[in-house]
Amino acid sequence: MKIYTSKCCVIGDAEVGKTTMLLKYSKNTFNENYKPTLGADFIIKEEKLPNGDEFHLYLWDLAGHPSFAILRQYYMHGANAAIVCFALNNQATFENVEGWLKDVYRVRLEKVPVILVGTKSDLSREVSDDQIDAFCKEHGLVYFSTSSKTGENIREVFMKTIDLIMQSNKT
Ligand SMILES: Nc1nc2c(ncn2[C@@H]2O[C@H](COP(=O)(O)OP(=O)(O)O)[C@@H](O)[C@H]2O)c(=O)[nH]1
Ligand SMILES: [Mg+2]
Repeated sequence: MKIYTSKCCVIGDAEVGKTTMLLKYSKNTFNENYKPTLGADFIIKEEKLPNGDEFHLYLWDLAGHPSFAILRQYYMHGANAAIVCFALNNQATFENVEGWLKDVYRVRLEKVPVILVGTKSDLSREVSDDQIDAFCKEHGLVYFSTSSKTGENIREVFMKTIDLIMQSNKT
């Protein structure tokens, strides 16, 4: 049996639901109350691969507030993948995705897989599928819409992340 370990950063504007998504995935909990992430947090999630090998995913939850920009660069260093989040009910957070991608590329993560996540799909929508489709085509991104409230696509995001990391390691 082999154990793979990889690092993945979760970024995006403050309050889009990054911490909530990580808690839903790792602990299957959901909390309505917003508590800002200070600096950075991380969780380790261990998954069994179909062939019996283990994948240990180190998930870094990076504070979205602009004051943590410098700190984020340190934490993003050496990541094997990035998950960029925006909230489907907040157009401004979608507009800012481009800036988050620039952050990813600035720390020389050009080659790593980037997964785009539209959060809060259970709330009323401001961002259209057409906009998202066009953006993903332009930037070559994999996309999921999720809800940490209903659990929609939460597991899928991380399974896909692991899958893409495994693929990028092979090439
Ligand atoms: N309805 C709904 N609320 C959510 C969802 N995800 C997060 N939230 C709420 O949005 C707020 C911000 O979430 P949080 O995870 O702290 O955002 P972060 O700053 O990106 O880490 C919290 O009040 C959460 O309860 C979701 O999928 N659906
Ligand atoms: Mg947070």
